[in-house]
Amino acid sequence: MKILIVNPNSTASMTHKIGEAAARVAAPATTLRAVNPPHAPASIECYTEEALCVPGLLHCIQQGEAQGYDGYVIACFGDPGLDAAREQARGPVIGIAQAAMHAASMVANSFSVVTTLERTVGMAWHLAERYGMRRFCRNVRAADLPVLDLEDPAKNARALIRDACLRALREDRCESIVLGCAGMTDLCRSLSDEIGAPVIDGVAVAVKLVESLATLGLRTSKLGDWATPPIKPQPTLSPGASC
Ligand code: 5HY
Repeated sequence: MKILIVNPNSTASMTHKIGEAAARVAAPATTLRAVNPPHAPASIECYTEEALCVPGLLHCIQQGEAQGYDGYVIACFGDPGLDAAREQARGPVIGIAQAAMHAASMVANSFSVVTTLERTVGMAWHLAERYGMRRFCRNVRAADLPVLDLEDPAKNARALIRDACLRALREDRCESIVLGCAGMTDLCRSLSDEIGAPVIDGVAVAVKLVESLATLGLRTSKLGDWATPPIKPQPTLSPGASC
């Protein structure tokens, strides 16, 4: 089985970290490849950057289709471009936020999301609403750190995330934690051990979900919303052209 993991931002060190975390949980028969578009925001922390990352993401999915990949993971907590990616792909396409929230709801009766910046809190609430997870989601908390601080050992990212997790357990009375950024994927196991509660990393869950769905022969339905788009010339984005 071949799974393509797309980090929609352009930070190669995060792509590598995501690929390593995925490889730790993948089945022996699964071949993984983690990629990112060359031209995308270095990190995705707002709606504008979410929109800007989608063309590159879709190009990765189209290349994956040409190379015969069985399924895809969108490794960004906003699940950017998920619907469009599902139009492009035959196999399953799993966003890490949807994966993590559903997994959390099956090991605990409630979860809080611990994400990066305050400005992404509303985006996570919108996803919980979209996925029917509001009844499980006690709170969305920002650890108040930029995404790229997760890539800088000189920053105390882990401590900020751990403290936000502990506050969530104490104040939200939640029973599990969902990590709100793909860049936190390497912290999951140690945080769970340290705080004494399930901590869910959407990257790992999404990999196993793609394996499970593909093994069951479940592919993205083409009967409705995610039918293959009609073939017609699409405009290329030309930054130089004036509107
Ligand atoms: C992510 N941004 O997982 C999201 C996290 C966020 O560049 N990768 C990013 O804060 O929305």
